[in-house]
Amino acid sequence: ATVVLRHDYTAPAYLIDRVDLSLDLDPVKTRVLNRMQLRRNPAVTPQPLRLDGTDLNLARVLLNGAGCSFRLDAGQLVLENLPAGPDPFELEIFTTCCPEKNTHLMGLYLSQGTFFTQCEAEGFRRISYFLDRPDVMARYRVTLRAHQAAYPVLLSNGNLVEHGALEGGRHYAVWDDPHPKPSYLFALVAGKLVQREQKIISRSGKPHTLQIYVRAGDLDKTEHAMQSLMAAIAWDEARFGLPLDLERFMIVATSDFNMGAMENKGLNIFNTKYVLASPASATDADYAHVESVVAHEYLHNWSGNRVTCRDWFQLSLKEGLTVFRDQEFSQDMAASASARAVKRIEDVRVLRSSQFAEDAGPMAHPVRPDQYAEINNFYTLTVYEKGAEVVRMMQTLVSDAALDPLGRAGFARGLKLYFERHDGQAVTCDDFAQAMADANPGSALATQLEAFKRWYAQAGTPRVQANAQFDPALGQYTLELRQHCPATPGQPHKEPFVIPVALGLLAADGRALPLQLEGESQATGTSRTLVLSAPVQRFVFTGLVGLEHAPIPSLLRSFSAPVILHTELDADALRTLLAHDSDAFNRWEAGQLLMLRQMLAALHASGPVRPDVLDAATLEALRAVLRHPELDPAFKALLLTAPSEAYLAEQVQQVDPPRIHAVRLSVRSQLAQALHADWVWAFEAHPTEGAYRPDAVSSARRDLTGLALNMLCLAARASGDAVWPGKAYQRCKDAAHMTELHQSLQALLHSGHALAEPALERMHQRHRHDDLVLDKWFALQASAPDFDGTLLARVQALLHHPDFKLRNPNRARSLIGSFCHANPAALHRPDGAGYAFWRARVLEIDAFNPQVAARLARAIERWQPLVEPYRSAARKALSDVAQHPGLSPDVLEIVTRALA
Ligand code: HT7
Ligand code: ZN
Repeated sequence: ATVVLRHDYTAPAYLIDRVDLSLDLDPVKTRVLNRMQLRRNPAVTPQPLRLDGTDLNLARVLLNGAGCSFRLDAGQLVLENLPAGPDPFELEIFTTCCPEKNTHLMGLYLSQGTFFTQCEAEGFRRISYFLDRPDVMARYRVTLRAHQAAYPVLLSNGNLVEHGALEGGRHYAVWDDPHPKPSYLFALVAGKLVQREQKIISRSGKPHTLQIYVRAGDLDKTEHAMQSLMAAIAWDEARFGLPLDLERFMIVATSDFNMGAMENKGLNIFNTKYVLASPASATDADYAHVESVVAHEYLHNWSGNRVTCRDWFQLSLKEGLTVFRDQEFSQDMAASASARAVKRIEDVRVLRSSQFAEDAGPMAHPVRPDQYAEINNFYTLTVYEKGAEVVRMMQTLVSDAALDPLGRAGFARGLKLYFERHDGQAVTCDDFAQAMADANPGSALATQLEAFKRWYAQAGTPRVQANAQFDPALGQYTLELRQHCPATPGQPHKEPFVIPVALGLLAADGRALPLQLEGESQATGTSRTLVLSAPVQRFVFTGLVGLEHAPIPSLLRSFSAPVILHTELDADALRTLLAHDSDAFNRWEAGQLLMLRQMLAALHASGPVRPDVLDAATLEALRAVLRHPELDPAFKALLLTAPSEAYLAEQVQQVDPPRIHAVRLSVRSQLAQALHADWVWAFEAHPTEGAYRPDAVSSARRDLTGLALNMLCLAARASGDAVWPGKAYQRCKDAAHMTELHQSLQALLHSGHALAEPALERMHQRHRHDDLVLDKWFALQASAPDFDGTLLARVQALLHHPDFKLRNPNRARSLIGSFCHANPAALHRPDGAGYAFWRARVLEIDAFNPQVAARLARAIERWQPLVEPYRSAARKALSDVAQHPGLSPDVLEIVTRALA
C-alpha cells in the first residue's frame, strides 16, 4: 500500500476560490455538475492540475466553457495544458455516481431512503473530482434537485437562498455557504425528515435558528440534544468569547454512520446514537454522550472549521483541541466540584485503559503521526484523547500560580490569539503551540516550547518514578522525579518530555502541608505544579518542621500529565490519601492502587485464584468510602469499581485474559460479600423513583444503586439467595426508564443468573422497534461474562437473529465489536475459536465497509504479550487475514503493523 509521509507535504499547486455544485439526486445514478473557479498558487512552481476522484463515472470536462485535453492517472483527473498566467479559470466537470451501491458510507450514500454525505477525511472525491485536501478552502454554492415526494427535505451547508418546484414532481433548493471551507466539511442531506426548531439570541444579540432533523417518530427524543446544543453555544461564547457565526445551524441524525458524528459547516451529521435520547430508551451514559458529542461537533465550528488542519497529520490540531474543549464543557455543566472530578476520572479511565494500550502496541504513533497508509486508521485515541491531554498540559503550563492557578486565563488568551492569527487558514500543531506560548510570554510553556512539542512528535507513554527522602531535623523533604519513555515502533530513543506534575503533601494525619521550595521566601498554598523536563530532577521542600513522619506526596493531581507514575507509597500512605486527599482524583487513585497491587499479586501467584484477594484493611477503607456521609454517590461508585480487565492487562508483561477475568471476578465477589450490608444500605438510601431527569445529581444516585444491585446479585450467586436477583428481575419488568432496566439486566447477566434469560426476552419484546435499544440488547449479551464457555455460541447464533444487520455499523459494533473489544476473557479462548470468529467477521465486513472492518481488526493487535496458547493462535489469525486476497488497504495496514 502507498504510504503518505508528513515530511512530503507541499502546498497545493492550484487554489479553488468558488465551487458551484449541482446535484440531481437519484439512488442509482446521481448526476454531479461541478463548476469550479481555480487559479494557480503563485507560491508553487507551475505543474499539471491533479484532481482526486474515486468510483466516479466521468462524462465531460470543460475548460472555460470549451472542451480540453485531460487524462485519468491512478484515479486522478490530470489536466496539463492550463492557462499559464495568474488569472482564474473555470473548470466544469460532469460525473455520475451510484449512492445505492455505496456501502463504505463515505461520499454520497443512502440510509433508509435518505441521502447523506460523509466527506472527512477523503470522501468528497467520491462525489466529484476535486483538490480533496484540507488546505484548499473554497466558497460553495450548491443546487440540489430530487423527487419532492421521496425527498421533501433538501439540505446543504450555509443559507437557503432559493427553492421551488420543477417539472415531473421534482423540486430544488439552492444553498450558499458564506464561509470558505475545505471539501471535508461539505455536506448534503435529502430525504423524508421532520425537525425540531429553536430560535435563540446569542450574547452578542444576534438571532439564530437551530434545527434538529430526524425521522418521523423520533422527534420526541431530540429535546436533550437541543438543550445540549444551546448550552454549548452559550458556553463557548461565555468561556472563550467564540460566537456562533451562522444564521442557521442544523443537526441531522442517521442510523448508518461509521463514526459518532461529523462537524460539517452548519450541517452537522450525527449517528442517531448521539442525538436521540428519551428516558425509555437511553441510559444516563447515553444522555451524557449526547451532551458531549453535540458539544464536540458544535465546538468544532471554531476549532476545526474556522481554523482547520493544513494536512491530515495535523488532525490532533482540531481533534485534540476539541476533545479538550468538550471535556471542559462537560465538567462545567457538571456544576459541583465532585461531579467535575467524576468526569475527569471517567476521561482518565478511558485514556489509561485504551490509549495507553495503543501507545504500548504496534499501532503506537505520535499525536502528530509521521506516516499513514489509510488516514481513516488514524482517528485514534492517541490523536483524540492524548491530544486533549497535550492541550490540557499547555493550559497548566501557562498558569500563573498566584493569580490563575488553573491556567484558564492564560489559556483563553492563547486561544484568542490563535483564532485572531489564523482565522480562515489551514495550519499546523506548531502554529497552535506558538500562539499559546506567544500569548503567555515567560510561562513554563513559552520558555520550554521546543521541548514541550515532543509530546506531538514522540509516541509512547512516559514513566515517571518518584522517590523521596525526609530529614525531620531540617524539616526538608526532597522529591526526586525521574522520567523514561520506552521505545515504540520506529522511535528507539526518546528525548525527555516536559511534564507538569501537580502535587500536594499530606501529614500522616491527613492535613495538607504548606509548600515552600528551597530558595523561596514563603509557602505558596498547599497545591502546586512542578515542571519535570530533565531525565532526573530534585525538588527540595522546606519548612516542614515538627513532623514526626515523612510527608505523604499526592502526585500528579487531577492527572496533570498522561504518564505512568510509580511511587514508593505503602498501603498506609495510600489509605491516608484515600481518606484525606483534597484532590478527588488522587483519592480515587489511591483506592484503585490499593486494589490493583493486590490484584497483581493474585495474578502472579501460582494455582487457582483465591477468593480473598483484598486484605481486611483495604475492605475497611472501601467500606468507609461507601458509607461516607458527604462523598458524591457517583464518586463512590467509581471508587468501589475495581480496575478494569483492560487496565490490568496493561500492568503485566504476560497477559492471560481468562486469569485476569478470574482475579477481577474474585475481587468483585469479595467486595459484594464483605460489604453486603453496606450495599443493601447504599441501595436503599439512594432511591431513584420519580420522573427521570438526566442531571448530575440524580444520575450520580443511579450510578450507586446500579453498582449496589450488581454487587447484591453477585453476592447472591455465592449464597444462593433469591431475593436480590428477584428484585433485579422485577426492576427489569417495572423499569421506569432505560437506566433502571439496563442496570438490572446487567446485574443478572454479570452474576450469571438464570433470570437474565426471561429479562432479555422481555426487553426484546418491549423494545424491538427501537434500533438503539436493540443495539443495547445485543451489546449486553455480547459483553456479559462467559460463565460456562457458551458465550461465543450465543454470539454466533445472534448473527442469525432477525434483528441483526451486519451492514449497519451500530448493530455490527453492538454484537461483534462488544464481543471482540469488550469481552477479552470470552474472545481469548484456548481453542482459538474466538480468533476464528474475529477473522471471519473482519473479512466479511471488509468486503463492504473497510473502515468498520479496520476498527474491528484492531481487537487482537496486542497479541505479543499474550501467554500461550493465545499468542500463537492470535498471530495465526492475523496472518490469515493479512494473506487474504483483495483485503482493503485499511485492514491491511492494521494487520501488517500488528505482525511487524
Ligand atoms: N471529525 C469527525 C471525524 C469523522 C470521520 C472520519 C472518518 C470517517 C468518518 C467520519 N465521521 C466523522 C468526527 C469528530 O471528531 O468530530
Ligand atoms: Zn472531532
